[in-house]
Amino acid sequence: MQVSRRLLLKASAAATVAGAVSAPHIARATQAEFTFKFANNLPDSHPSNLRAREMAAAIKSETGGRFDLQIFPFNQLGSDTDMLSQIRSGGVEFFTMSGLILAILVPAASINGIGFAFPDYATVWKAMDGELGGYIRGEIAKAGLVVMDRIWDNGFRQTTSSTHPIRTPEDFKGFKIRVPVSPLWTSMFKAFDAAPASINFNEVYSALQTKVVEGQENPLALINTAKLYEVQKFCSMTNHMWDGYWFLANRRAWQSLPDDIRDIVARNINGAALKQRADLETLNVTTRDDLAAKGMAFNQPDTAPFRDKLRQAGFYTEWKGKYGHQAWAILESAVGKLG
Ligand code: X2X
Repeated sequence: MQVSRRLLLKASAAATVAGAVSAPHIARATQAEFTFKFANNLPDSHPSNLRAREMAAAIKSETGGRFDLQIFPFNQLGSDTDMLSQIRSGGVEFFTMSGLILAILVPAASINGIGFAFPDYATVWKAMDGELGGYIRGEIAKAGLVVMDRIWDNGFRQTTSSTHPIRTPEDFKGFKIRVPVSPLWTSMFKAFDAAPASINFNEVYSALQTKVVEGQENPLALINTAKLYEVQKFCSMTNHMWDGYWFLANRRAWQSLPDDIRDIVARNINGAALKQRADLETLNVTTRDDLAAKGMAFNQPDTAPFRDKLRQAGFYTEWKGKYGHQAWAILESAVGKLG
């Protein structure tokens, strides 16, 4: 078995060299035994895609060319909503999705996005690599998807606007803000008396440009790499929620892999997550100067009145009811008492 595989590999390597002249595409296609598509919503220059390309190269070399990971960044294969159905059907094999959006399918997956729950990254990783993350992954598995152990970072989210900075909760009143397609986001901005509009990320730039909405909220690294500074003037450091990407796999596709390949792929994906986290943690700080140089006006609001506003609106009580006591207790054991 091993010998014949080695012979086969040799044969296909020879075919590649010979074929490189006449038919490079066919030659390349015959190299890998497994070709998986990885779709995501992030720009090509975002650290997630830089680390993903590095990881794809490592997987290819460690599997001796048997596994080929093809990356489709920036919604090339459709909106988040489209890609969620593709990962379920097997149209794509891998997809990174914000847990807060995945909540459409797995309600528990938005729990880490509860407003002002996390004070800092140290608390985030302890929780997401610990009991809270384990609980969420269990719920994702119950929904029939495979999820890798390490969540990738998106970041602490900040609020941008073309009309006015957000200094106090009152500034959110009537504010036309784009939010991802997810009940938690809509609920939170309604609690602020804003006017949230659910829009997939691939339509955000044009929604801002045409002033369908005044503002949006995202981590600094993404505001920069998606060039949202071109259509937004103010950036308020509201730090209102932490958001991360679960690395999801289609179950049938994942189970079709031999154990040795599956181990190499999982190890590399989880390893890349740790590097991507480090990249973003730095970038979400240093990007502020970069964006200021590109013309964005920054302000740092006191977040205590925002939290009070959510509390008064009954936001925490409502979501505690939705997630249930067990999940809420796990969250509070990581971040302290909420609400
Ligand atoms: O849609 C967004 O704003 C994004 C890219 O941050 C998410 O995937 C949640």
